[in-house]
Amino acid sequence: MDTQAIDLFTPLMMGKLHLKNRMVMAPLTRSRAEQGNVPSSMAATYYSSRASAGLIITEATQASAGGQGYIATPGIHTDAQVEGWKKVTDAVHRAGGLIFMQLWHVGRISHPDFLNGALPVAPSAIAPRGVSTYTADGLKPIPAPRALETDEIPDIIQAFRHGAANAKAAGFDGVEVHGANGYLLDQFLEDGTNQRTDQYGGSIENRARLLLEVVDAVADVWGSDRVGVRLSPGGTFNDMCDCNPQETFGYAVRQLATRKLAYLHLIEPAQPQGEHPMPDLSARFFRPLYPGILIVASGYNRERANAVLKAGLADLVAFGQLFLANPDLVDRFRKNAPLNTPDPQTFYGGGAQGYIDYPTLDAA
Ligand code: 8OZ
Repeated sequence: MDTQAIDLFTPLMMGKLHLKNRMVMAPLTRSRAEQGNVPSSMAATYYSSRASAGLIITEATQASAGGQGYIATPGIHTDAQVEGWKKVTDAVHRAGGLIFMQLWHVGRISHPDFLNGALPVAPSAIAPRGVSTYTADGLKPIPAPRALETDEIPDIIQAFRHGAANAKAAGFDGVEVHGANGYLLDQFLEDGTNQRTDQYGGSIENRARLLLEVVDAVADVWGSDRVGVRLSPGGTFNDMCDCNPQETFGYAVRQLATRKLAYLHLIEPAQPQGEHPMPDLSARFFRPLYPGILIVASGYNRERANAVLKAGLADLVAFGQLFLANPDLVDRFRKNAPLNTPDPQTFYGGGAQGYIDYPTLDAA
């Protein structure tokens, strides 16, 4: 296809899935899960009213109870959670949408309050500096985690495999492995959080091993063409750093490229400010390394999204806050209509307000 002609409204085949446009609803933590970390009874309405997106990616969802680190995040490890998610996938499909589940393990970004008193687990016993989490008793600082033993790592991979199988049972169209934003898989990948001396630490090959083993296990359940991976090269959220991010993430991306996945989803870092230029970790750097479908995310608006598609630097663009506040974002972008303003007060927790009451253009 002539890339000059591609914009947000150009359909795309992702393996056997037909995406009706290039607009992806980014994964968004909303902390509204109910008793037993079952998705909110309002989640079917919330997601299905955004089914005009080419693809919806769910909020991060713990693949195992041990993978939780925030209050009221949903899981996909119990039968009740699978039943809860079925209502969501049914509603999205009835509305003509496609939906992938984001599978998550927070690693060190947790607290004993979520883990029956146990310490969070991580590649190494390094606490995130300046990071707290909301528990049932309010905001608490995150303690230093416990380093996973080598012989515990198969259980982590198994947790992702189990979550992937449950996501299939719940009727999703595919799954996204959360390898971004300083959670467990990112903690293994980046050298600021990984000081291991076994086969999961040291060299870049070793640090990428868990991510790739998890992706392979999940692909074993789903087929690789139904599996996406999200990475955040150069991201500093959750006190992350890597000394050689182009090498580290370049290796991971090249390895993922050999696996013929549904897509690679990159959160591009904020543009470097001031005197210390950062290495380029935008889609411009990764595009030549990844011939498959590339999603970019990082505060894109309509103009910048169309420009990145037109330049051939990405195939899809994910929108977070804009989809949160505009269920009919696709329609609004088509008409170049004004947008609702997202309200940060209602991003996390609470009820219907700020969740299922943002008006569409028609309703407004
Ligand atoms: C915001 C609040 C809690 C979690 C991520 C899953 O950053 C998250 C998250 C975001 O990927």
